[in-house]
This record gives sequence, structure tokens and C-alpha cells, in this order.
Amino acid sequence: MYSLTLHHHPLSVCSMKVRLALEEKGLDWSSNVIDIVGEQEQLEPWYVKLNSNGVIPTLELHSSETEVVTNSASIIRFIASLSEGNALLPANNRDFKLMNKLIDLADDVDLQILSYARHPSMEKSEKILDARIDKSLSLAKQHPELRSNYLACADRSEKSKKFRVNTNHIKDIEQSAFKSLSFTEKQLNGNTFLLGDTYSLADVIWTVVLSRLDLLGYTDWINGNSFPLLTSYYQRAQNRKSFTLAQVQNEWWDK
Ligand SMILES: N[C@@H](CCC(=O)N[C@@H](CS)C(=O)NCC(=O)O)C(=O)O
Repeated sequence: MYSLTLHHHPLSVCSMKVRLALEEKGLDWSSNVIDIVGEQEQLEPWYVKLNSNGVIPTLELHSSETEVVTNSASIIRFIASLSEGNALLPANNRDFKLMNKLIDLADDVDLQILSYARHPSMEKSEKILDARIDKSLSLAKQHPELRSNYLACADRSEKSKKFRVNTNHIKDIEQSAFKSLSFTEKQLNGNTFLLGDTYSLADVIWTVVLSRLDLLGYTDWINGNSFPLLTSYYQRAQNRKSFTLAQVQNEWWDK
């Protein structure tokens, strides 16, 4: 027997992917909320020792030993691979390959930068990034053994500040997302879900990506004419119990 603990935040898109995978799989899990908006708890030394990038989510599986899994795409694959609960993986090899491609495409959509670029208050979101830089640099001095981790954290937030106002960078992300959405739309031709009639791990990650694009105001992609099959698919995904249970809500983070 084992137990699962998820370190996450209600409004983090990467955390939503994992919560939705857990709900669709039907597993019990304990929640530890990490405040990435106000206190920047993802930078606390105990957490950086668990997740060397100082980001959420992190999943811990406790049995006779503790297993730690980081990175949302790896975590959802790990959850799907567990023997108990509902099957989220396809049975045949061809669909397995397609599922992996769909997961990679969804994972590559840079929702972090798009979210910072489209945050309703540039001032408030800038404050959050600045607080992360300040805390990382100060902890880098206090904890020499974690210095390189903290410098990488500070650099990540510096890059977010730069890229979110770089219109060419944002355009590149949007073009690449559009291509991925076009590929995904094709998979829905004649299918209820991405791999056929059954909701799979590919649907878990795409549901969350669509929900975030919805929040970001990409209305024509999500509720418009560009991708009619994805639009009705997104409605179906929102009607699932798991969507509510996993709190895949559309809400801006604030401070
Ligand atoms: N590729 C990672 C990205 C993780 C990530 O950037 N998480 C965000 C929340 S969605 C975070 O922890 N941000 C806090 C920070 O950058 O300091 C994943 O998918 O898990």
C-alpha cells in the first residue's frame, strides 16, 4: 500500500494537469498547498531539496520508501502507470504513440509566458516575479549548497519578465500553439475524445490547456470558428465530474 501527497497550488496550470489526472484515475491523495503567489513557498529550502527547480507540482509516493516525481507531464504519466484505479492509457501501441505525441504537444504550449503576457494587471504580476527574484537571490546567499538552484530560479523569473513583453516571442508561442491545436482538432474527427470513445491521459492534459487558453481570452480558438471540434470537445470535458473535482477553474491569480 502507498499514499500520495501532491504539492501544488489551486490556480497553477501545471498543478491542474496533475489534479485532473488524479481525479480521472480515481485515486486518494493528500494536498499540500504551496503559496507561489504571496509567500513564494516554492523557494523554501526544504522544497527546493524536493524539487530542484523550485516549481510546483511535486508528487510524493510514500510506501516503504518515498518516491518523488517532478514535472507535470512526468507526474501524469506516472499516475497513469499505477495499477489501481481507472485506465487512462490506451491498449495498443499505435494509440500509445499518438497519446505521447499529443501529451508532448500540450506540454510544449508555453502557458506560463502566455499567462504573464495576458495577466490583467501587468503591475501585480510584475510584483510577483520581482518577489521571486528577490527571494531567490537572498536565499542563494544564505544557502551556498543550493546557490545554483536559486540562481536558476531568479533567471527563470527574469526571463519571464523579458519574454512576456517581447511581441515576437509571444507570436512564436502562439503560432506553435495554433499548429498543435490544428493537429489536435484533426484527431477529433469522428471521435468523442482524442483517442476515440474513452477519455485518456491525452485528454487530461488537453482539457487543462484549453481551460487556460480560455482564461487567457483566445476565444476564437476555444469558443469560436477556428476549431469547431475542439470547441465542442472542451464543452464535453468541462461537463465531466473530474473538471470540478480537480478545480480546473478559470481564475486569475492576484496578490
Ligand atoms: N515544466 C514544469 C513547469 C513547472 C512550473 O513552471 N510551475 C509553475 C506553476 S504552473 C511554478 O511553480 N511557478 C513558480 C516559479 O516559477 O517560481 C511542469 O510542467 O511541472
